[in-house]
Amino acid sequence: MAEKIAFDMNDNYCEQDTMQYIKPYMFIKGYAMGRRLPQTMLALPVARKLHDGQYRKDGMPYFTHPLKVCSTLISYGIDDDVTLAAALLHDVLEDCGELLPSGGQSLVEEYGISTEVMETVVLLSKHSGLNDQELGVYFRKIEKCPRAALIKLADRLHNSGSLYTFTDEKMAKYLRETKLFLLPMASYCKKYYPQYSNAFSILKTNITALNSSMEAMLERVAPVTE
Ligand SMILES: [Mn+2]
Repeated sequence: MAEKIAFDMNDNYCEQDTMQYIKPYMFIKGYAMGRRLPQTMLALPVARKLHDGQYRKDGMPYFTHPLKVCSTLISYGIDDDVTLAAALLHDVLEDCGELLPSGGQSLVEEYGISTEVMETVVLLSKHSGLNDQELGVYFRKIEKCPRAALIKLADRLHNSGSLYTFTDEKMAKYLRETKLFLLPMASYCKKYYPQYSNAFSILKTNITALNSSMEAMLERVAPVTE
């Protein structure tokens, strides 16, 4: 493990980018050390390395996003190592494919990520351009796995908070998908996973609130029909 995390702070990263995420990074690292969460400790430098040089639409380093998803879950009381590590890595298969030639297996073989974490990340990864039926299948698989569902909802919460960077059309599509799939999934999980019902409740409430404000914003262009 020591060897695997040796690149933690040693690699040559852009200082300006690092300054944008050093605080949440150190917060999660401190928490993972305190709670003895080895996969989360490992996932931090791995996700940082894999997302290096990628940026969000708002110009922030991409890595700020998985950090936010992970720290949100921590703030909602989630302290499970697999969930937090998978939160940090949830986008690497979709966005860093060229660095992971054997897909999820690369995470296990090259970086020492556990099979359980890798499988959660695989479950969350999807191809773009799925139709409603395919999306239904994707979300049903996720709701059977409370860890993946927590990550998917925390991901949606953060993305919903930056929907203003989307075009109106993309925003409307995203809101529709949230209503059709994400909010029902949150209700299902709240009911069937009582140990996480608090986290699922907060996620659902916050996503719903953000959704309504975005809908209000879209109404300036055209009435929302659904
Ligand atoms: Mn994401």
